[in-house]
Amino acid sequence: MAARAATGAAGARALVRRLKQTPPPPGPFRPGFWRSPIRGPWLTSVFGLVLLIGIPLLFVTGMLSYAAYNPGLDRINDQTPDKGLLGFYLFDWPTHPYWLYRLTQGVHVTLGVVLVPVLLAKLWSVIPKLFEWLPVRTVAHGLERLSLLMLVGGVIFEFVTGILNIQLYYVFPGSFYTLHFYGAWVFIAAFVVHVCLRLGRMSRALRSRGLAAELRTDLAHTRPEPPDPDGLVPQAPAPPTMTRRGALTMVGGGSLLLLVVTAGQSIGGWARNTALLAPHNRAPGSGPNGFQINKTAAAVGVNPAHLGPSWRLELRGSRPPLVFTREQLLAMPQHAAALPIACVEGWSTPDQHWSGLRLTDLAALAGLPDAGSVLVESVQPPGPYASVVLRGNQIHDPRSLLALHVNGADLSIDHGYPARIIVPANPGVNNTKWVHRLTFRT
Ligand SMILES: Nc1nc2c(c(=O)[nH]1)N[C@H]1C(S)=C(S)[C@@H](COP(=O)(O)O)O[C@H]1N2
Ligand SMILES: [Mo]
Repeated sequence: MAARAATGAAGARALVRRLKQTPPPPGPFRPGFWRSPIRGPWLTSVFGLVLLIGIPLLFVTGMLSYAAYNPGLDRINDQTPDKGLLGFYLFDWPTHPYWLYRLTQGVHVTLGVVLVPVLLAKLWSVIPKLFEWLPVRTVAHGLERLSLLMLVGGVIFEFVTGILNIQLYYVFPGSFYTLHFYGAWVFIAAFVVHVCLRLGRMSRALRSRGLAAELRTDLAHTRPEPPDPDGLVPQAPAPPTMTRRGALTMVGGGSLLLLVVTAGQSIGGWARNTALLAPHNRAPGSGPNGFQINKTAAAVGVNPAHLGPSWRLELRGSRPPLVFTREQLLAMPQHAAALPIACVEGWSTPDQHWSGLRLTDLAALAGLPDAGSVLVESVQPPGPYASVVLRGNQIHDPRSLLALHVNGADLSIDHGYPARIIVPANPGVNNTKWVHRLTFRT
């Protein structure tokens, strides 16, 4: 037995030795294949530094985005109920400041888009590493390669799923939220390992050349960096066709362009006209209901007959259910609040002037003035976004409304007529439209 294992191990060692002696296959695995004279640790580290700042911000705003749904409150709010320990950080999402989600989600989406050129440039700059030969040499080397696979695979997966989602291409095999959430954890784990392993090398590389001097260097004076142990600097550099300044300008300009064509959707006003990449940039119409609509009533299968004179609001709590017509609701004291709609897709509206009934007053009417949560149900056929559970702090904020009016007019059908939820700092998706039942709970 032992003898056979020993010969087996010796055989494996001999095989590895032989493999190490075989030359790499032709093409990208050959060191001579990659010839850009500006590729090297300094350029890689400049892009790396930008990502080192940007990615943690993307991760944190992404995790906040998940917390904002109050997934721990009720299963119907939760897109990833099997997350286990990954939900350790969840907290009660606040209602102050009222623009909180508009900011965090606007930053998440805009930053994600703006970092795309930097990410592509970073991947380009390290591409010889991805074609290392042999792919796996030792166990330690194998583990390092696996972490790189998780890093590169993870980052591409997160950017692709995120961008498809904001462009409204729902092509995912499964829920976008689940994929993007689990993908984020896989990626961030690999990112932390990568940063720990490379931070020293990165800061040395950054100190090896001055940015200001590099920005003054023209093509005639563009030289390769000294050879590096990672093999980023080409062994047989081609003559330069672009300066490092040119590469940085191209990437920075690309990011700036993406910023201009994206950020407008989260800023609103005239800036929305520059948001060419944003699907919800399309003219929202004019008048009091002239602001962005996510899904129209028709698009989600709301039956218009359920929104007419037969519509009732049902209030449940500690008493037998109460039922109100819209006229009866309008005869009750009305309250106003100026609040935005801010969607997970990154777009948001400026503050709109809503009026209607305070959720806290409705809780009292239902016999539960200290209600700890409320199940909101719409007339929409059961499915995603047809219902939601809101938390006590959201019910009792005086700006939280069951809105009947917006900007002085009746809600339009597509903005949720006869009644919709509007709660400060709430993700758009939890501001349910076409509400017909509120069930308050202790
Ligand atoms: N019943 C119901 N309410 C809903 C939705 C929905 O699909 N069904 N979409 C939500 C989403 S994702 C957003 S961003 C907001 C958008 O509100 P608006 O269309 O009035 O701007 O409504 C929310 N309310
Ligand atoms: Mo949304």
